[in-house]
Amino acid sequence: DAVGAIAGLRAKLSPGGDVVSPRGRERTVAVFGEALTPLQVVDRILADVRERGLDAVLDYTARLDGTQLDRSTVTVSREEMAEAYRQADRSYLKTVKRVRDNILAFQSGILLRDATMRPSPGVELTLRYRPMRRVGVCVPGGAAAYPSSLLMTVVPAQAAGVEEIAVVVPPTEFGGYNADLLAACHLLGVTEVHRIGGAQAVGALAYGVEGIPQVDKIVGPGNLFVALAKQKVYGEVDIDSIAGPSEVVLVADWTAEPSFVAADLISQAEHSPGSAILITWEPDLIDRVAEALEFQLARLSRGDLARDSLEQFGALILVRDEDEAVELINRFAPEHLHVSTTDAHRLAARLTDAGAIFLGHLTPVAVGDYAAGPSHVLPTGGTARWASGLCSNDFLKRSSLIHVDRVGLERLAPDVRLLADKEGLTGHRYSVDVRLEEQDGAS
Ligand code: HSO
Ligand code: ZN
Repeated sequence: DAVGAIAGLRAKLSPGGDVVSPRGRERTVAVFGEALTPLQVVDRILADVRERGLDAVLDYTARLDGTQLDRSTVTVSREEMAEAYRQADRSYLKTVKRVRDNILAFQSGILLRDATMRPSPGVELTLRYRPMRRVGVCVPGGAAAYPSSLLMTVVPAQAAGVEEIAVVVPPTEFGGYNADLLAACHLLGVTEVHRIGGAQAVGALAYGVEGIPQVDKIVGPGNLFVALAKQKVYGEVDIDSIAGPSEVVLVADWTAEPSFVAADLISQAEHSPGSAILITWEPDLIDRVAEALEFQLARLSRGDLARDSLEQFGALILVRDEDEAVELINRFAPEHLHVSTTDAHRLAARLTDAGAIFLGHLTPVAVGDYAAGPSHVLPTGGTARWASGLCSNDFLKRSSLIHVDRVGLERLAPDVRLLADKEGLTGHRYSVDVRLEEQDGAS
């Protein structure tokens, strides 16, 4: 039973299962001196932020993050950002700028354009796109600093033309007090950075609090509490998809270089937790990759962390043939899919469910994580079945524009009349009739 097998595989091999599955939500945590589910914790925080505003945000920042902030320190000042930029390593700034340019080029190139058509005489229809005005970006700051995640969220929003971007980042040495991160904000032209994280940051952005006006959309990765809070405030504001821990599936044939394959598996496993799965129909390759993994894990600084992840959320899977690989991958719907085969483009055409697909032996996932252009904020936990990676178009909203002149109105009138009669909505019908009765009316 392939479906059951995949569900089992997902549960066992995906650390992201915790974020989106009931399993992670039901586990209780002791936060307010009582055992509460993460969802109950998030509910409480959001309700309190809605009611008490910034005071509640500052209270939770003190209680949960252990940092006492006030109105003057919670928001990073322009001088602090400019100073971080001045102090930053020049080569780091050059890299941030180059990567920004790569992301901007791709994200601007894919931007949807207004579409107009005239399906019949006198009828003009347009689908118009406009950027959202104000967006909130969550940047993680728990275990390490991630300037790349700042780039991969802020730059797509800028490419779409979003005017105001508010960055929230936990008040940690890897977050709101990280000089490299603040320097990157300055370089990107981000002027609003708040040292808040967790559900309280999501609440602040969703409802608006003193000094942090309400946003239209909240994007960016975060821990379980951030993810649950984002799900809760959806409807009040828009959100991107819920990104859990990293995953990679690698499909390889005999042309794959075992040391490359092993390096790619480790590169996502080292996110710790991170899931890494090899799928191949070459029994030899499995043995040679296992050997290469041992060799590399013993030498990399994060080898032990990656080994733990591989033991829990890793697998080397031998399938019958390419067809079986395709079926397995499409059902698994991985965040990253690396196709390491002779003709990667040909195989990729059959692979329909993946957040990002890396083609060929010379395209490691790290190239997409850091530098290529598409965002590394991607759907995890099997949600690539229906969700997609973040991109500039996610910061647009659509309006339909409809214009008819007298000829167009006359053409559509009979159908409007008939349907209005069926629905008993005489006012709708009259709004058409009144115009057609008046022969010299404006068009
Ligand atoms: N692979 C991560 C993104 C990342 N990698 C950030 C390095 N830094 C999730 O797609
Ligand atoms: Zn990564």
